[in-house]
This record gives sequence, C-alpha cells and structure tokens, in this order.
Amino acid sequence: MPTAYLLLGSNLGDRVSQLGFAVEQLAGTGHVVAVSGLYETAAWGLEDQPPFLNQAVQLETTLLPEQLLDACQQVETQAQRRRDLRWGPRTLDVDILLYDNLIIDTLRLQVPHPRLPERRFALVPLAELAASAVHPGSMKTVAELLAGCPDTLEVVRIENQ
Ligand code: A4P
Ligand code: MG
Repeated sequence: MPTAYLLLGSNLGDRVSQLGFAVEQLAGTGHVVAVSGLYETAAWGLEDQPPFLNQAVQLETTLLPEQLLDACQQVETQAQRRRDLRWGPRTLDVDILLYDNLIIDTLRLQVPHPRLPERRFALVPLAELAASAVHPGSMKTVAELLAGCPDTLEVVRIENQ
C-alpha cells in the first residue's frame, strides 16, 4: 500500500484537540502507522499570528494523491477551517509532504510539498518518523535536508502525550 507523510498544523483554538481530531479522521482514510510528537514553532511566513503546533503522520492508504488531498481538505473543513488568508491563522491545516517517491506538479497538488526543504517545523517532526526517507525532488534524505535547512525558527517538542 502507498505510504504518505502528512503534516498537521494548528494555531487557533484548542490546538492539541484539533490535531487529535485530525489523526482520528485520517484513521478512517487508511492505516495510521505512526505519529510524531507535537512541536511548537513561531509562525513562519506571516509572523504576526500565534505560534503553531505541528505533528507529522505516517499514513498507509489506497487513496490516490488527489483523493488524499480531498480527504485532507475534508478534515480541515470538519475542523471549521476557514480559508481567508494565505499562510494566515488556522484551526487545522493538513498538508501532504511526501507520497511514496512520487513527484506531482499539477495546479492543485505539488508533492513533495514545495516548501518542505526550507521549513524546520515540517522537517523536525518528519525526521522523527522517517529520517532516512528520500525526498524525490533533491534525492536527499530527510535527515540531510534537516541538516542543511536554513530556517532558524526554533522547533520545540512539547510534553503533552
Ligand atoms: N496544495 C498543493 N500542494 C499541496 C500539498 N502537498 N498538500 C494546494 C496540501 N495542499 C496542497 O492550501 C492552498 C492550496 O494548496 C490547496 O487548495 C491545495 O490545492 P491551503 O491549506 O488552502 O492554504 P494555505 O495553507 O494558507 O497555503 P499554503 O501555501 O499551502 O501554506 P502552507 O505552505 O500550508 O503554510 N508556520 C508554522 N510554524 N507552522 C505551520 O504549520 N503553516 C503555514 C501555512 C504558514 N506558517 C506556518 C505553518
Ligand atoms: Mg495547507
């Protein structure tokens, strides 16, 4: 079965519950093999907003990439996610980081996630689950991407589980 790595993010409302809700919902779309710890990071990109909690999820699924994106967006909608500002605050964001070793570049979906190599908040939780997975864009491992990541925002594991 194909393996996807997803990144959950939340910086509005009860962040921990919303990430838990997302994992529960995703379990209905395949087999959740592993989840990372929860990591807190200041907002990247649009800085004037509350800090994010992020978590990586390893999912085995028979959904094709576009179907998985549909499922991710459905989970966001169920968490009352509103889409008004790019990179703005959100109750829940579910992004596809990797899907097997596929490279996808359509209007609606880019995999690997195009900003993965420049985001410590995504690489740190992903490395907890899949440090030796190869990023098919650069052919580097996740650990190598993390070692070369220019992002200086501190990613802190929170003790909540
Ligand atoms: N899309 C294309 N490829 C993908 C993919 N691999 N996974 C499209 C998910 N979606 C993908 O996303 C916009 C469109 O991207 C979708 O309709 C889909 O067709 P969105 O979630 O509606 O909007 P967005 O999230 O505001 O935009 P974007 O550009 O996806 O933002 P990012 O990259 O998700 O960044 N700081 C910290 N510390 N932690 C965070 O989690 N997240 C963001 C959002 C900014 N700063 C952050 C964090
Ligand atoms: Mg998103």
